[in-house]
Amino acid sequence: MNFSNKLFLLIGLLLLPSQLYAQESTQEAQAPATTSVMPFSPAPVANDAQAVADSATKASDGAQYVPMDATPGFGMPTDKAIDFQDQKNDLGQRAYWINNYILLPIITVISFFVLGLLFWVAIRYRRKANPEPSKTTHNTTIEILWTAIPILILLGIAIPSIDLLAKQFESAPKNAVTVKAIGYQWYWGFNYPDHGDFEVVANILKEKEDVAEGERYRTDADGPQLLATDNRMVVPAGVPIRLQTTAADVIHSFAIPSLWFKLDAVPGRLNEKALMIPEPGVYFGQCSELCGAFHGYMPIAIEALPPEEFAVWVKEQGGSMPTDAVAETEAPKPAQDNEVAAQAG
Ligand SMILES: [Cu+2]
Repeated sequence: MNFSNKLFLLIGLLLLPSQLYAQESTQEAQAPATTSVMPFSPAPVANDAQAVADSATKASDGAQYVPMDATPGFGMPTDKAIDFQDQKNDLGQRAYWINNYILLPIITVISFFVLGLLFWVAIRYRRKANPEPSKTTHNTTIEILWTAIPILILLGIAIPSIDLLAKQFESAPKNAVTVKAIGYQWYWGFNYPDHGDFEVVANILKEKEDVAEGERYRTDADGPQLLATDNRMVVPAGVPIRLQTTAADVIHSFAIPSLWFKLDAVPGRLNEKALMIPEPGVYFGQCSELCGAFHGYMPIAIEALPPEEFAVWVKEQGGSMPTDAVAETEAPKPAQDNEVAAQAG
């Protein structure tokens, strides 16, 4: 077995623990069930099915929007996990791959190498074993090696990571759906400029024991404790999204770990980044910039729907699909032509 084979074997062994945890996730571990009173009060919302039914009847074509149930373990943190959340788009999977197959092995090998050197000098060159220390001050070969090898390692890291960085900031395509997320102390607003410019306000859902009689509280269908919101940022799945962030008061940060997305929301500035959600589902995140007393109580829930269902939701919000506007402006034309034709006839 030559040296490089041994090195690969070592890397493989060192990677084993990370593979075992590959399906787990970390970032925001759920708070213990004892978390009690929410110190501020989002507007009370009726908890009954009536509200859903009422809004459903508004949809003109009979199709109705029903909020999607959160799937346990999907797009959310899981208990006792220490790794990234399962990555749901290409960018996240790419980043996760770089973490597991480039960064982690290099970090591990370097750490053990340095630890080994420390043990070696401490034991082999201790006063008892080495009473007459060498007076050597220079060794050209070693000096070249300890300069050249770190340069090669850094290059090996830089190439894939700069490539990932560039991919992360590729602009959304022209036909992307624009959503503007606005951070407030302490909740989120979602504005839909392409769909009639309406805004949805999303507040954290309190636990059953923390609400007054008749007020809406969180259920497991809404999502995990501290991550579920009364309204969600609803978007079409499989369609590129141009997500813009800004804030009304202080700096917030819009972050969804399972979609590899994090972008600061800064007052007076409009940040923008493309977001891709291939699969329908509910994805959870949190404000990730310390923004005041209740920073921990402004979660984000994204609901990605098949495009037809997204259109139904938009109608129920009083908005319109961009295709509606096109249809309206184009519709009178043939009618006028017909009238002219009728008059001429
Ligand atoms: Cu915030």
